[in-house]
Amino acid sequence: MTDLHIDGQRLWRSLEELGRVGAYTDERTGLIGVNRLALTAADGDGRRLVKRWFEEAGLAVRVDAIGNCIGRREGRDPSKAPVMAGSHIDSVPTAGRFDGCLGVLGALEVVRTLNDARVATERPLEIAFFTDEEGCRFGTDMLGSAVACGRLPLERALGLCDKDGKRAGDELRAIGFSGDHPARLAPPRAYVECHIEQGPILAAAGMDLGVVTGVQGISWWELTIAGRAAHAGTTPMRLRRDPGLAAALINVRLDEMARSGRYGAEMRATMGRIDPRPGLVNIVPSQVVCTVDLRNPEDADMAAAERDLFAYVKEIETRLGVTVEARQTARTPRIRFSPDVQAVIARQMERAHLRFETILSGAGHDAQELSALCPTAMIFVPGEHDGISHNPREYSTPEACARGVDVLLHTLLELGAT
Ligand code: HGY
Ligand code: MN
Ligand code: MN
Repeated sequence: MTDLHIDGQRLWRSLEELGRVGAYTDERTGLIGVNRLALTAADGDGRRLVKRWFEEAGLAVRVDAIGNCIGRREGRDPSKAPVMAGSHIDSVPTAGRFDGCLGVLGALEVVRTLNDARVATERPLEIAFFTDEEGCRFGTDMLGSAVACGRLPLERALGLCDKDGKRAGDELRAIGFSGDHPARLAPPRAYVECHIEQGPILAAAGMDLGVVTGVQGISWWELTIAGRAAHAGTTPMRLRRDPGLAAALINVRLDEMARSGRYGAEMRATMGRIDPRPGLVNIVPSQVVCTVDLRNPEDADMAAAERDLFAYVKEIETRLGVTVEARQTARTPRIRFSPDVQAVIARQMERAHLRFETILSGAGHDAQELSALCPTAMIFVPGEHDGISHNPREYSTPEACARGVDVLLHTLLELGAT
């Protein structure tokens, strides 16, 4: 079946059509971005479109209690555990068209290709989009796949609230994707996810694709820093208890920690959200809510960095007379993917005479949750513009996307053959 190939143009058309759902014009750059924040109306529109495509491809589609949507293509032996592929179609508010979508629409393109060629697989094939992989609305990432694979209890996930106090469970019902199928997934035979790299490494090395060895550790915190509101004009600096200053000093510390090398050369730290209240020009804030995103490939270094951060936070509390309440919102260790599945992927890349190298993922993915359930690995597709992502400039070429999905096709065929 080596001469079987996916239809790259059909894949590209699907990426473009889904990319129009939740599209917006970035007023600063004029670029067209995508905003399909998890469980919003736009996410619901995108879900309905892709679910219809699953049904039109002849799949038996189920929606589970956390809104994961899974399409099943029967195999010759329905009793065997399926081979699975998928990703997510929810996006950050300033996204491009590829993050997550390539893995879902790539898996759909595999099904469409097998249907056109009337190819039957020994094992069933299941393709999926998982709920709220991004995590930036309800505060913890891989929400749907974490419930499906047992890391997060369903009720806890449904009870999470966004910054306006809206509950994930209510929002899921509001978009019509609160399914009645149990959320816990029976272990597949294997799971393979095709995803854009979202970084500069593969393109800089002149690679066509990457074989992903695992995912680095992730630690998210929400800090609520309480000070005292005061008049900006009349309050001398020595009398202030300024949470805005505290947040700024903590941010500078994060940057210093990440650049220092004390926690390894790959340590990354980001303060993505800084919300002053009341947030007005002539009032020293009473409170600042800010977030911390730490990434590290080594769990010991991550733990040491967290100790450093919170020792510094204590120092700032004393120095500035503020209080800091820290709430951990996400924590996943360094994940190592299956060497066997990586070997299948590499074999398919060699067969296709592609240039590839192994790579550790800087970003979190649904695959890291599935790896707790079954042998799992990923295929990375390089991006243009240094692989920029979570930005409307995100772009991979039609050729690169087609190469990645063609390897996905042959990887799934090999894994699904016995
Ligand atoms: O944050 C991440 O790594 C992923 O994009 N959710
Ligand atoms: Mn993603
Ligand atoms: Mn993302």
